[in-house]
Amino acid sequence: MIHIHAADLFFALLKKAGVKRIYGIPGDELEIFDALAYSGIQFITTRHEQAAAFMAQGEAKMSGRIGICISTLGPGATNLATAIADAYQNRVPLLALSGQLGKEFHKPPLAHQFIDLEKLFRPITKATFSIRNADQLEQVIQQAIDTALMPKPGPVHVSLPIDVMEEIINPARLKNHLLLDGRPRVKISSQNLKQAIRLLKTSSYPVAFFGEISQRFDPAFVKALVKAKIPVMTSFLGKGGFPESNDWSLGVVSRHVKDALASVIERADLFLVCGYDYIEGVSPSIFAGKRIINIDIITAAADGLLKADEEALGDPFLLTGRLAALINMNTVDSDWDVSEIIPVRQARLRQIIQPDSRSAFPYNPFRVMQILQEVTAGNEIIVSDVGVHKQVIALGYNTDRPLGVHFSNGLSSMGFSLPFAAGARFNCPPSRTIISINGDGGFLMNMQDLETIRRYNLDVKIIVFVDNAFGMIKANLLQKYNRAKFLNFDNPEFGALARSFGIRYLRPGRSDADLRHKLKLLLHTKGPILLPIPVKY
Ligand SMILES: Cc1ncc(C[n+]2csc(CCOP(=O)(O)OP(=O)(O)O)c2C)c(N)n1
Ligand SMILES: [Mg+2]
Repeated sequence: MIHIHAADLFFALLKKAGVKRIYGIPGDELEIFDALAYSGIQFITTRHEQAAAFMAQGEAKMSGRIGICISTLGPGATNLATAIADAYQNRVPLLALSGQLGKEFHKPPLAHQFIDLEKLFRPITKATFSIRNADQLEQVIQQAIDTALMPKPGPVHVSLPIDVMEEIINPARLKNHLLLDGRPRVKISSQNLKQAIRLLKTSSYPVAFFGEISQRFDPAFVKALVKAKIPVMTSFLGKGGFPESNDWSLGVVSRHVKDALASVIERADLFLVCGYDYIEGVSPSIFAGKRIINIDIITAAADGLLKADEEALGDPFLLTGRLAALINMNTVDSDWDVSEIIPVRQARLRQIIQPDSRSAFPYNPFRVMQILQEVTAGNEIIVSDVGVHKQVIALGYNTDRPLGVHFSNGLSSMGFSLPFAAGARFNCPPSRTIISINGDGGFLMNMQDLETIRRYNLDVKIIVFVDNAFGMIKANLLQKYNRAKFLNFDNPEFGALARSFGIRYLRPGRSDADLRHKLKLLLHTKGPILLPIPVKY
């Protein structure tokens, strides 16, 4: 009879359930990593555990499945932590796994590399588990997966103690099944939908707010809103849920930017709030004094921030499909005129692109995004890092596609973009161009995974906005105190850096014409490529 260990069963069940790849770095839990290596699941060896968890986020977002990352105990697990906390605040479903010492070491005196991983991950995950004996394996893992996927989605951490994973088990358990999508469906209430539409009909100046769930809306809902003349603003995580080149798009609401959007918010008499999430930093006060229809997966009462007059809950795609039909059937029609909405977007753009900086060098970052917009075809996936450039991408670049632009906008963790883009790349057809846009601060936080990108020849276009500074903190300090210190730094020679990783490199010029040319080259060169762009914020 063949002997199988709990570790073999574990990965065999994940494989059978449809898991395609796991990102991470192995450790001395040899049983676990040997079982993984020969499980048939692709193991993407990264150069930092943080990058592995960001890659798993990229995979989860683009594939709609749960992302999986794995680390060793102790230092590997602490390295995972930032990106796990980031997934927690970005609402991305992950299964984060770490090896662990056997049970005999879980008590004092403190053993080599031992950290209580359940405690470490508790505040930054939806739940933490440890598999205490091999009999529990299927049940614990199923519970972990279900918890991660349940709204609001997020990461779950599971410790895999080596003594448990080495247990010899009955091979008949290979016949068991894990479900990768065991989430319960919320039943949609027709009554609530009808009441919501009734209220919407009484509004003269309704405005819609799209949060992260809008990435999974039925396109018919977007069409219905346009027909009903309802302008739409999105959060960062909702960017692309409504096509931004549409005349009824108000663009992204930023908690940092007070601008022309205020006039629309003031005139609104009702907000159709579709997936508001406090974690994004938009104050619920923007809805104050308005009637509210809440569209979401879980009730607004869960956190008590929105006082909804009406509420309809359910799976985002199904719910918005039903809403679209009702909006059309009831010929909802607002009193807004599109001539009131278009100038708002134009005014917002004028606020951020000063006409006199159009051909400046170092480049005006908004101008860079404008030129990028001109040379892209519309099928790009842009992944932003965190800094001034994040605001620039949110406000200065339009996407018409759900999941067309990605941000970390919960934890807002620098170093997010490059590995997230790599994880997204594994899950997108080659026809989609993936562009990772970084500040020079954040880029150097995870650039070690350029090696992973090279090793898998991942076609990721990499832009770095070079201002030789932690630009956002500098800008904020200058604004508040009119002075700023200790925020400038030097950069490596980017050409030499790219070469040393075996990645192509484009040398930036000084004119708009050159920038346009380089951006075109960037888009049309196959394989990973780096373009640093000197900018002045
Ligand atoms: C991991 C992490 N450390 C620190 C911060 C705080 N922070 C936010 S923006 C920023 C500056 C980012 O600099 P850079 O990447 O060069 O982007 P820029 O603002 O210059 O566009 C810092 C330090 C953060 N969000 N995440
Ligand atoms: Mg910078």
